[in-house]
Amino acid sequence: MAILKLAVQKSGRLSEETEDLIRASGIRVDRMGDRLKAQAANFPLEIYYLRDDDIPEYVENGVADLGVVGNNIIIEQQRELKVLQELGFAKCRLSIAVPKEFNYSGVASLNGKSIATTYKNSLNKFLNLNKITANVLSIKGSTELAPSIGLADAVCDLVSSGSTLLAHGLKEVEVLNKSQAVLIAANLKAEKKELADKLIFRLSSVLRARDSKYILMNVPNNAVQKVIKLLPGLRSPTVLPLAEEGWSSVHTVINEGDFWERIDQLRQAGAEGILVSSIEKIIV
Ligand code: PRT
Ligand code: ZN
Repeated sequence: MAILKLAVQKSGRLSEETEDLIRASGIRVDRMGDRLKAQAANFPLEIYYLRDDDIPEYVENGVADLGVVGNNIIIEQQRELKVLQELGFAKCRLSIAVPKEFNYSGVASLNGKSIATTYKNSLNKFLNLNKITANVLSIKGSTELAPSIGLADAVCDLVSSGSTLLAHGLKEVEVLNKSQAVLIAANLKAEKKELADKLIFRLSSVLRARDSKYILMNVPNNAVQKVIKLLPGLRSPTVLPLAEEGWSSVHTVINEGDFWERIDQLRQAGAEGILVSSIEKIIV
């Protein structure tokens, strides 16, 4: 029987959330100690633990069928891989930053400057696109130190909260691209594709649930129509009579993103006793 091989980061920023997502999808993996390979107990899945930079190559040459990496690595390595699913974590952006006293007036300010980065392909592409001639210094790590030690005028690095830049007296001036963890594949044979689809079905039901909240509230009957208009719901909200005459209980699923705004509108429309809870999975 076919077994799906998934390459994930061994240890780093992607590891914990990848593991959580697999677990939340109902797949049990007992990783023994520091082993490089583990097998799932209840799904035909084998997991390889690798350095994130190596994952695209392993997927491209078929050693692994699927991989979880930051999209930034796929862009940087310029590989022809398919993104099967965005996973919603490890969100960051690749940006150019300069010392805060640098008089930056647009991308032309980078002409003739030196820029330190571990993302030289992405940076060169951006500079070419903007017709900027700069000296790109390829370094291995701790990019943010480059300006203060006189190595470069600017840096091009990943940013998430921005606190690393701030701590090193740098300001973000250009965003080259945005990234998050993604599930990648090359060309899958039919039976692997079928397994991959099953895995994606599970992952996406968990991801959808993470973006949503289940809410229920009490609404006077004369306000029910107004409240329903404010609520999307998977199909439409559920309305049940309360034991107390003249009142209904309205249930639905709403998006985490516009949650607070929706709650305010619902209260104004007459909803009371609003209960909110997380959802484990949404199967559509
Ligand atoms: O050992 P291995 O090669 O597997 O790991 P690694 O050290 O190369 O990668 P790792 O674990 O640091 O990052 C893995 C992936 O996480 C990256 O490829 C990105 O897709 C994603 N990611 C998300 C980030 C960040 N956010 C991030 N903030 N990767 C790195 N950073 C670094 C950034 O380089 C900078 O030094 O964090 C610092 C900035 O963070 P803020 O929050 O201060 O802005
Ligand atoms: Zn790496």
